[in-house]
Amino acid sequence: MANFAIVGATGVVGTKMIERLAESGLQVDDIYMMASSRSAGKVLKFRDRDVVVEELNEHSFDKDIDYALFSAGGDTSRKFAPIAEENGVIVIDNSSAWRMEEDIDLIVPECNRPTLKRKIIANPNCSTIQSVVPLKPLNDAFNIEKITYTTYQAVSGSGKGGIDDLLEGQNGVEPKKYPHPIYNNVLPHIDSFLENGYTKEEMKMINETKKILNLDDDVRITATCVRVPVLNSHAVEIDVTFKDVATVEEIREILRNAPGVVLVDDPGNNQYPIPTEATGHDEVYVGRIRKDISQDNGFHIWCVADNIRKGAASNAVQIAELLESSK
Ligand code: 2RA
Repeated sequence: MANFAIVGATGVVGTKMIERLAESGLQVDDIYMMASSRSAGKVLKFRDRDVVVEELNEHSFDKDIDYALFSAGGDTSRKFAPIAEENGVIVIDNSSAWRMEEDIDLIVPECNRPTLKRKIIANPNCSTIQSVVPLKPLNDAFNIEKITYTTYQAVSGSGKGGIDDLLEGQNGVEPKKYPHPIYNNVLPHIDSFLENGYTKEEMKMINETKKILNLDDDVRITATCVRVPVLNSHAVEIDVTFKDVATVEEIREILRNAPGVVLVDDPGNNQYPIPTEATGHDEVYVGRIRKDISQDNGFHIWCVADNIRKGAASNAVQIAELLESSK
């Protein structure tokens, strides 16, 4: 039995956290829904209960709460996660605010385990999560030398604003979330640009992959992140080279048996991972595995996952499941 709070309960990810927590086998005693004053008073369903959304404030965590799943943006997390932690709550935070802090665990249950040095646990970036799930067993087997990521990210990753820009863009409405129309377009721009020419999203993929997989400093990683006119589920093209010799068949065999991975790799029959089939599932779908003919010991791996489920809400709930099962 555990008591939960969902912070940012009315957002795209918060809504999915509630749904995914309800689907889980976790014994939830009390549940609190928290959001900004705009959403306070709304009534949300959890299993067979109606729960009134409370306005998040400094006293929200005075109650007996075991886990708070946060998805309310970095500023809210920076302010309220330490207050929750101070009150003995384990925070599982979906924002990027805490991810790279040294004493904060950055967890994907298929890849690593919390140390709980702090009671704040960070949920990684969505495109990072789906990439490290297949890369973890391959790194264990062959030692990664270099990764080049290219992403094709769905608009749901930008929340309701991104979804609205795509749907309304079909009717010629000007975009509000993105600097250009996303309908009938492709934008090589996710999050803000940094001085080195990369975007924050690209640097998240690079830095978070190193932290989660505990890669040596000599492992080289680069990324190009692209927004595409797809409603849900991100695709990532992973170009990887290994220090140890690998074959396509060995890679397929490892991924066929890897936790959280579904191998869909039969291009002759048009079978490969696609967003419409990944949506609604927690697994990472991988396919199009082939030798990179331009590099020694290099391979192409195409991976697709539901960015709102495995890339955010489900990963957060799976962390709570992991902690509960190790009690
Ligand atoms: C995106 N990675 O898709 C973000 C969401 N966390 O924009």
